[in-house]
Order: sequence, then C-alpha cells, then structure tokens
Amino acid sequence: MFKEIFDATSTIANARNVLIVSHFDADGLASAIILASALRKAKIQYNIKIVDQLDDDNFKQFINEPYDTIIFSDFGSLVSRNHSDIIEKNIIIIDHHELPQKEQNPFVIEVNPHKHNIDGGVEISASGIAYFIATYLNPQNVSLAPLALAGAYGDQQDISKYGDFVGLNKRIAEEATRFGIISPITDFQPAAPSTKVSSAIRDFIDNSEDFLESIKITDKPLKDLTQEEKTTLALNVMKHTLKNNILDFEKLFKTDYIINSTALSSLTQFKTVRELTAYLNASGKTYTEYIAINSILNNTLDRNTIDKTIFEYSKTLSITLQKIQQRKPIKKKWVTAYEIDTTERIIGTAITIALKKLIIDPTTIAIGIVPSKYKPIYVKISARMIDEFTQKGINIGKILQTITTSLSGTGGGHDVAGGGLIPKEKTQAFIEQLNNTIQTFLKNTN
Ligand SMILES: [Mn+2]
Repeated sequence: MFKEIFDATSTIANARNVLIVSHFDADGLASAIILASALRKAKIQYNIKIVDQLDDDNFKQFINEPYDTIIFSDFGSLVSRNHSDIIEKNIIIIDHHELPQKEQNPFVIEVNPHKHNIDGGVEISASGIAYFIATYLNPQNVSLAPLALAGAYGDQQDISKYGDFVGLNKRIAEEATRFGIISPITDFQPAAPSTKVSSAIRDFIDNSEDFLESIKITDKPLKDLTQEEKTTLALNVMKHTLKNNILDFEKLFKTDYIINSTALSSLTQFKTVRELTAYLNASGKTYTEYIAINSILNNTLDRNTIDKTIFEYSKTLSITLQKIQQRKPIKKKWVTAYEIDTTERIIGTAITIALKKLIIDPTTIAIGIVPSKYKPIYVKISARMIDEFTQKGINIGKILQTITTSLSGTGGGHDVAGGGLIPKEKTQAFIEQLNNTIQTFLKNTN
C-alpha cells in the first residue's frame, strides 16, 4: 500500500490545482481537512466538495471539472472501475471499503488497504491514508494525526481492549504520542459523553434508575458529572460489574487522546480526539460540514460552535426518534417501515437507535424512508436489523442491492445495515419485495 501512497504523493506534489471530493461522515471530513491542510502548506491550489454518495453520475461530473488532479476520499474504488476511459486527468482514490475481485482501473491510483491484506474495516480509515500521504508530502504534517485518529473513531475502528486502536491506526497514535502531539488517556467512559448516565450504564446494570438513586446521583449526560460524582459512579459500577459479569469490565473504559499541539490550532479546543469526532460527525449530520472544514483549516473554530453543533445534532436526532415513536408504520410480516420527515443524513442513525431501544419491533427488518435532498423525486431508504437475521444467513446489504437495482434505484451495504435510493413511486413495491424476499429466504432455509 505504501507504494501507492508514494505514487499518490508524487502526483499530488506535481499538481497545479486539486479537487478533493469526500464523504460527509467524520472520516470523510477529517480526510478532506488533512489533504487540504497538506496542499495549502505545499502551496497547491485546492477545492473541497462534500457529497452524500459517489455514483456514476456525479463521478462523471467531477472528472469534467477544471482540475488537473482529483482525489476521491472515503469512496470511489468501485465507481472508478466502471470508468476505465479516463486518461486526461490524475485520479486518486483513497478508500478503505472492501472490494469484490475486479480489475482496477489502470488510469487511477487506487489506494485501498484491502488490496494488500490490510483490513480497512478496522486497521486504517480514509483519514489514516490521507495522513500518510500528508506526511510523505511534508513530515511536519505528523501534527495532523488527531484528524487521522478522529476519522478512525468515526468509523468505529477502536476495537482493541479498552477501546484502543489496532494496526496502522495504532502506529499513527504511537507516532503522534512520541512527537507530543497527543497523549493517551484511559478513562471511565461506558458510553459517549452526551449519553445520559442511566442509558450509559444500562448494558452493565439491570435497573439503572434505581441504581443511580441508591448511589445518590441524578440522571444527566455523562459529561456533566462532577469529578466526585464520576468517581462515585465509576467505583459502584465497577463493583457491580466485577460481581456479576467480569467480561464486561473492560467495556467501561475507553482509551482516548488529548490533543496537545497541532498546526491547526483550533483543534486544541477539543478535550479529546473522540470529541473532535463527535463534532465532525454532528457537523455532517446537520449540513454544517463546510463551517467545520473552513473553521478548522483557518483556525477560527470556537468552543461555542462546537457545543452548538453537537447539541443541534442530538436535538435533531431525538426529534426524529419522537417522530418514529408517534408515527404508525407500514407493517408487513418481516418489515416495519417508517416514512419520516427528517433528513437522509439522520435517518440511518435514528433507525439504529429506535431498533436498539425496541421502539421498532426487532423481529422485523426496520426501514426508514425519507425524501432525498441529494436526488429529488427519489427517497432514501435505510435498513437495519438485529444479528439474529444474520445468523439465519440474511445479508441486508446484498438484498437491498438486488431490490433497489430492480426498481431503477441504487443501494447496498453490510450484513446488518444497508441503504439505497429509489424513485418515490416505487416505495410500496420496495416494501412488498423486501418482505417477500425475506419470507422466501426463511422458508427455504427452515
Ligand atoms: Mn471511512
């Protein structure tokens, strides 16, 4: 992979103007900021475009724009392979999604860890690859490491014990720690800082409300606990966990990194790298990603914007959950579908939480349907299911790919989570087909 990273770096170093196209999630945004910062330092002109997805249509549009070099980050491996006619421009793909075996486009530089038996699912994200390119361009760019790790957190790559990194992510973390850019800490962190204590400890303690009352702690977000309350909570939860289920013990703690110093000075306002991830994620989900990108690049991000954005996101999410709760779903034997008035950037997360909180019947596939901003007259479909379906051999990503394609849409995903875009008038047909597909599948396997 480092050979391709080297090729990508030499191409970028000789470019006159570069278009960076990236995804709106935390990894996509962090990788775009890393590349932009490195290009600016190298005095190379650049522009950034953040999109919801990359498909044949916008891929073609982008490669026709007046840039000599285009970098697609956090997607593009597959789309680029459908366009083997590009020769006029330098195209660089930075991606870490798994690939079906298929010839790579000879006209693009495709950096993807999966081609080299490095697991891009957990060992490195798009931001990590962007970071290596940036440090090849200029070793001083090591100071962009907090963004590389923020992207990895965004893609849930903190899979080692106590929520630490593995593989190349770990190497980045160690390197940056040695340079004093970040310092590792492991803290009592049973859930994300904005989670209420009662829900944060629910996985560890059966009756969490009573438990909190017994140790005299009022329910509030984890981050609002005083140091004393946090100690009391930690000691009692640990005592309880050790007594009942020692295996869960390590999940009570999370490794994180304090940001000490970096060229992008507003990053030091974040308490930790995980908080940087939370902000990037919230900015994408609330369509304020360009504010995030520009203010971080220009060192003008202020604490108030960080707090406001994270708050705005959690508010939108809870409003969407309320809507799901109040709305009567379209119910089939194997499908529960909600047509919800929210954004296509929120629906996936909302459906995931609703399913986890049993707001949606977990014996069915949970579907969220929202109007698409990205493609008017289309609706965005989000599908989530519990692991039991996977154990029966159902892969929702693959099923969605088949059904959406047959309905003149696009879609795909992983085993338990998928998404797609279909013409609005095909909504009913989609639900029917999905229900029938699951029905047929389960009948044949029983
Ligand atoms: Mn990613």
